[in-house]
Amino acid sequence: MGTNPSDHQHDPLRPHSHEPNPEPPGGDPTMRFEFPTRAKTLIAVADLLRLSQVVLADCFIVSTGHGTSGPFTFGGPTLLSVIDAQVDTSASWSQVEVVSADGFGTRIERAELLNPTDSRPIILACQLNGAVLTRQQGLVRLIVPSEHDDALRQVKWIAVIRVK
Ligand SMILES: Nc1nc2c(c(=O)[nH]1)N[C@H]1C(S)=C(S)[C@@H](COP(=O)(O)O)O[C@H]1N2
Ligand SMILES: [Mo]
Repeated sequence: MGTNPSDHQHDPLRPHSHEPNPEPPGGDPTMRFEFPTRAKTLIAVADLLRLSQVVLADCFIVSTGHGTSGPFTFGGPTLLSVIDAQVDTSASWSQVEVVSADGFGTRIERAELLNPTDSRPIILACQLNGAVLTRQQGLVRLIVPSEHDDALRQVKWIAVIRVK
């Protein structure tokens, strides 16, 4: 663990610097979905918009370095519904890694998706206040309503969803 930016390249799931990346990573917002027993698939924003949209009002992004921003109303499918659309419901898996294009990530236990600690579900936000998220705002962004401390689970620019 450390604050060296190169740590991100080694393991995006290790603790991060609390400094948010000021500049979004480049281009293509298409995400890669990985499951051990089958070929990788791609998920686009349009695919997320086709799933049932959950709207979470009064979300705050709490930054240790930059104060709190919000309230925001984020919208998008639950992460669980995205996984269920890809993987047979009888498939066995226990956790999912969500990793960004700039090497930032978090790991979520299946139990957290089934029973969120906050009673509000974890979503893959593709909308903010009713409009599609811009690249500056994170494009596709993980919203973990139970995390109120340092935004380290609020992953922007999601590039890989890796179910294990
Ligand atoms: N991909 C990615 N997501 C990230 C970060 C980052 O650097 N890269 N920084 C995190 C941190 S530390 C904070 S405080 C918030 C900042 O979100 P905001 O830019 O919407 O305020 O994003 C979180 N998600
Ligand atoms: Mo942060």
